[in-house]
Amino acid sequence: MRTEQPKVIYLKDYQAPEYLIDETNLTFELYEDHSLVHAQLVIRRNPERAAGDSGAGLPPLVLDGQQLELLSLAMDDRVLGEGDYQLDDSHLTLQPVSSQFTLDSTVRIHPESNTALEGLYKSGTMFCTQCEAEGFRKITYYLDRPDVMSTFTTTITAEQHRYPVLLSNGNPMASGAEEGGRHWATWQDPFKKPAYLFALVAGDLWCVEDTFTTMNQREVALRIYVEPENIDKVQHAMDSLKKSMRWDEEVYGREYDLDIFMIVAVNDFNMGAMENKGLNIFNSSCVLAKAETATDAAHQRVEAVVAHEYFHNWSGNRVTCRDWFQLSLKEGFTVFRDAEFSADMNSRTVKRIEDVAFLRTNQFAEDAGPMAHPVRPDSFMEISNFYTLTVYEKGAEVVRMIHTLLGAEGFRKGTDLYFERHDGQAVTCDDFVKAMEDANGVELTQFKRWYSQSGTPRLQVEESYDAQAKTYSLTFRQSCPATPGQKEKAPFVIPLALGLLDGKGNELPLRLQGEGAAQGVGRVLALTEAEQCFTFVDIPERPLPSLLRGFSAPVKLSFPYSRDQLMFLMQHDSDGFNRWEAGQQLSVQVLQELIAQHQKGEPLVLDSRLVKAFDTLLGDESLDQAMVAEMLSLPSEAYLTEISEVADVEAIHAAREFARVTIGEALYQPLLARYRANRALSRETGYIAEAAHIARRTLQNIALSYLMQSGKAEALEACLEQFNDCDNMTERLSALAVLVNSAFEQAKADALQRFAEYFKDDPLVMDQWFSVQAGCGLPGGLERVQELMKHPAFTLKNPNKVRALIGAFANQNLVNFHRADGAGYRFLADHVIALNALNPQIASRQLTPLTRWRKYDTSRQQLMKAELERILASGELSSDVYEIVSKSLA
Ligand code: B3K
Ligand code: ZN
Repeated sequence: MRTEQPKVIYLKDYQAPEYLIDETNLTFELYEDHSLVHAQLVIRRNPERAAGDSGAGLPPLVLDGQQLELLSLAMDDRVLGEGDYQLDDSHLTLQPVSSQFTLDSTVRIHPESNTALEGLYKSGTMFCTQCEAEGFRKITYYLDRPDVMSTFTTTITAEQHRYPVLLSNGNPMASGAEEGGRHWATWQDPFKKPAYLFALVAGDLWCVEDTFTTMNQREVALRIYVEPENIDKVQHAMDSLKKSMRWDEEVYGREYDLDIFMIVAVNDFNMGAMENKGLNIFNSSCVLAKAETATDAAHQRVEAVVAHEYFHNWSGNRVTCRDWFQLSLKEGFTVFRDAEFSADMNSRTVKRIEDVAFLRTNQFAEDAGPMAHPVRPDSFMEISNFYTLTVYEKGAEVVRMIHTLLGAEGFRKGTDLYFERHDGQAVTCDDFVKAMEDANGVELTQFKRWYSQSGTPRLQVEESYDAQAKTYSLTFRQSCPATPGQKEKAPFVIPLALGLLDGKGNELPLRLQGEGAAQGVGRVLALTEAEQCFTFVDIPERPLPSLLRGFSAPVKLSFPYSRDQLMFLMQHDSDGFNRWEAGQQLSVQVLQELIAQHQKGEPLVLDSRLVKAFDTLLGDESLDQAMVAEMLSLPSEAYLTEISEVADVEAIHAAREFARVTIGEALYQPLLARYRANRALSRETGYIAEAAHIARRTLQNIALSYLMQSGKAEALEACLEQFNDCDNMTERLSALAVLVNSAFEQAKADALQRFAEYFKDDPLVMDQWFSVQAGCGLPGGLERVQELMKHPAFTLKNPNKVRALIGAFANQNLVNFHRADGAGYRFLADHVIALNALNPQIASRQLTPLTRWRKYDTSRQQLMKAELERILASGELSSDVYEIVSKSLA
């Protein structure tokens, strides 16, 4: 906890470490009421910092350490007494007498009472660790920074009966029994790594085993450890792991390097998963999946997270970050890698649509709020607050733009050079870009503004057609709004993928003025100026432009499309992403019209063109069902909020609900036909976890949700049939969700009760049960959530539960969270204050909705700010919560 205002740390102050640690030998003695950690560190003066040492003597060694009870300390076998070192609440400082020495320490720690879930802690009966970013300092005194890389040897001793499985990084070396019912195991990791990649697990675990033969014919043992009751939910993660390993060989030429790769699932975990070398630790929600208990979306998340953490073995572990400002070096790159993997394993277009919808709703909001920061931030108070959508998702977009500009082959040359040049090093985002430049003989200096400038660029496009000259010109104007600490922005390099369509919807060949011959249809322009005009020649008729195909840059593009033009693009654009995008823009225009009608107190009238467009989609059986499902999904309330100047919560909710009811009624018959056909197939085939079946179920469930808007008994009957008779969680949870959002009170109560009774022992399923109710936009949402918090399955100590109930309510149930009397805000603030004492990282994450106060009307702004101020005044705040609250109020 904070005793004084946390210090701001600046990238510009970075200095290489004074000392390095070559070898780290750890022994853990795990007990029920404390644990002991013995560390033997082989330390030497960093030669990079040693110039001029002789005169001035050696600098002090300042080790990080928090919440540690120092029991003994020795330097090169000389026992140190109290006068030989200084201790404060975060450092141990001592004076080396030679440039190379061994330091031995023993500390006592208390994993059994560690509710922050950082460092060594207990999840249920099992011991586990989470060290990234700065958790290792809660385990032992150390140079806890990513540019200090060491080999690790770890011995764990524990009671054999309670903790039969003892794991750490690297390869198993030896194990044995000890007297008193205890046993031990030693692990050795030959690859140098920073302490944030250290891991330890001790527990009563079962594992599923498999093997993988690498491209150089080495056999790697694969093990996924879970608590015994979950052993039947591991196969999907194992399949995903093997696919990831093969994909990284094929697409990036990256081979796995140890003899064993392990994943452990734990129930109490602050985020999704952690890429510790050879021993990934996962939130059980990102490992466990079987048809009966996990939805299609959950299966896909498991596949993506398993891949993401595996890919870190190269992009993060073998080549790591020099300092935490460079976090996107590993995260942005690895998110890009996992997105491409998922695109290859499933539908590429659908994956892109989902990612872009997520980015535009959430990252764009971050970029427009008080926490806006560059992909490579230049300062922070608490690094845990910088595991953000900007670092991860926008960071991935930045890597994607490099890929777009260099092409797949050029990009691969760049990554080959990057991995070869920096293997075993801790490097910077500049080093990554430099490898791309050197491998391709290009210059990316201006492009690097994507790393240093925050905010979402706007791109305004104007067209003009000269029928006589047969030329078509597009003028692009880019600008970027001011963000905290950055008033003025210089132009970005914006890769703009585009095509031009003729009146029949065919692509026109593209030749820019001055070019010899057409370069094919569809191409990428690189915009570099604040204002820039491109003229295409030999354009026989006024074309319709398809702009920013595949969302080729994370910008807000505006072009004055008419609704008819959008409908045309929806049908004819050869770029699947842009067909969806045209549909979204049409929906946005129509919804914004409804919002305006609601605000003026006029009757709501839905533009029939949207209904017609949806009707066409439903009637065309040749279309990919996954695409149809995406296109039938209206933009979320959160997205409509993000694109509003001032978000009118009630009008947005009313407009969207009105559109859903109108569509459900107008298209009742075609929706019912689709629903029935797809549900019949589900019954016939049983659950199959393949793309075509996933697509079919997605469309079936969207159709069901529209059908239920009609309030017809026939729709209820279909919904109950699906809920009762299906064989998988995708269908069951969707049916439950639409029931919960319906007015069929009795059916809803029965279904909720039966579901909870049946799944009460499965915490991940109960999370879904909480979420579905927390997200329900019917009146009385806050009271329902408050009631649910008393449910025996709920606890503030488990991050998944907090996210499922409090997080789902504040982020997805906007109309209830933002109720006009501010009770939703008060509720959230109360829990942030409670969580601040228990788990600062989770507390600070839950704050996000309150940081968005500038989006709302003055009355709500006042209420939200008052809650932020109440949190600020509530007592001792963690640096995590303090930073977010103080920046939000600044
Ligand atoms: N690298 C971890 C995130 C750690 C977050 C620490 N607060 C998971 C990942 O991105 O793969
Ligand atoms: Zn990651």
